Amino acid sequence: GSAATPHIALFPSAGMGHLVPFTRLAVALSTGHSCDVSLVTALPTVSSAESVHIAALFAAFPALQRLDLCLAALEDASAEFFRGADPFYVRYEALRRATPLLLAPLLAGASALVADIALASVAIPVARELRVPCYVFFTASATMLSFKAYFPTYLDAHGAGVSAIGDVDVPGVYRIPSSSVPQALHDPDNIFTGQFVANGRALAEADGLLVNAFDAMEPEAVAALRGGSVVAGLPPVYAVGPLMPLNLRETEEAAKEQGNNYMAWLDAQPPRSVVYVSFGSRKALAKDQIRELAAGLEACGHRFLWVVKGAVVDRDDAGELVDLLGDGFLRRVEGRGVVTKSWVEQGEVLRHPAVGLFVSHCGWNSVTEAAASGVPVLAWPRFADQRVNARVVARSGLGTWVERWSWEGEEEAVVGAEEIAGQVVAAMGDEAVAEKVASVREAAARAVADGGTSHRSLAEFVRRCQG
Ligand code: BUP
Repeated sequence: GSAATPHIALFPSAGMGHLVPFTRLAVALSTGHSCDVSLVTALPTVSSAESVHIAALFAAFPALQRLDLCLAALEDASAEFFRGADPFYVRYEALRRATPLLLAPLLAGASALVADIALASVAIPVARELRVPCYVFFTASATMLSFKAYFPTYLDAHGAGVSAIGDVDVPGVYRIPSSSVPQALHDPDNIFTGQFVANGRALAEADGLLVNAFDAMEPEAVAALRGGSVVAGLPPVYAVGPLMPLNLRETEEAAKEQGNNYMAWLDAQPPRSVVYVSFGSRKALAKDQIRELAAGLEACGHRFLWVVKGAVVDRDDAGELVDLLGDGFLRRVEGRGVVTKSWVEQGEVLRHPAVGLFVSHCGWNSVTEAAASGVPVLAWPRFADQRVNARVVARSGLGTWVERWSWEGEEEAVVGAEEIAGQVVAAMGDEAVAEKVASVREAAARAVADGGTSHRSLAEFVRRCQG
């Protein structure tokens, strides 16, 4: 690109939790800040949700350039090597091994690279060699970014290969209790742990860090990252969130074709009457937990829209809803509850006036979408960074977190139907939370409006890419 129009190459890793914010960033840079933007698409994708999203994105935004990266051969080798590991972590590993071999040709003509956090430590050296500035996009919370940046220091102080991770007191932010540390990090041999620590150490080598967060929601973390108290020597931190959901009609149309017209159903419900339930794209709840949740939603008496996931990777999810949910449930809740196994446009759902509560696993994208649309969250974190995010939800006033509820890998006490119903009823009637949520939504809107903190951060990043 010319000096006036930077050409920014974006390199996401795997899974919708990473692809979604990358595509939002791509569109914000392309349509909002007049950049030339290309997006690396690693093929084959792990999930079919990713394929559908990629196709819909390039159809809707033809100005975006697509850079296919063929991984087939490496992918088989790593799947073999890491048999039984989380397929998304295996894909991170395949991408990390492919990056030194395959990334350089894709950067021809790029004025900057924005690499996914999962690829940071391998992408930065490639970009440096090519003299292309390298920024890292952190797709989770600013609080989690501070934890990640500090974690290598914690390990160094406590001895390498620590298997008992205690509470981690992130300087300038707050103490992350041991029980909120992502499960994988308690195991030094987990493939995710090696990647996490390498990427954490690499942050200081980047030209800048972008994060899908905004100053007002996580004031401690944003200030501590910028002020140098987390670790010294971090590059500039651009808090650019909440990045706005794209209205990809194609995926909604696809749902309609499968007979799932949830938008029409939402249109027919009274304001703030529906509980939206989703645990994200990454994990399935255990079968007996799914049944208790079903019974809890039935017992709570409210309307609900529930996205059920029966398998880790959607392509493997062949089971029928009736098998998962038990006889009679779907008939008993007919009209009051909509249950689907297919993808919904969650950004649209949360913006719908009928939605009054979000029972959420607190994947960070989900949290940002709830904040942007002012929907209170009943947090039920299950895995990875989700407890850290649930703490952000509770602190910021976006919702409530029942801390005793189960966490994957712990003594998996199934949370009972009555307990779930009680918390849903309490959250639906919580006026104090509703007021705080409205102020979080206003703060989010201010951040991304012209002159707001996130808008200025993104503009500043683009200016640096021109230089
Ligand atoms: Br499921 C589902 N529709 O049906 P998170 C998810 N989403 O639009 P995760 C839909 O996928 P990580 C569906 O709006 C969000 O943007 C949702 O990301 C969207 O959680 C994204 O919320 C999911 O961050 O990923 O999938 O657990 O673990 O990477 O946070």
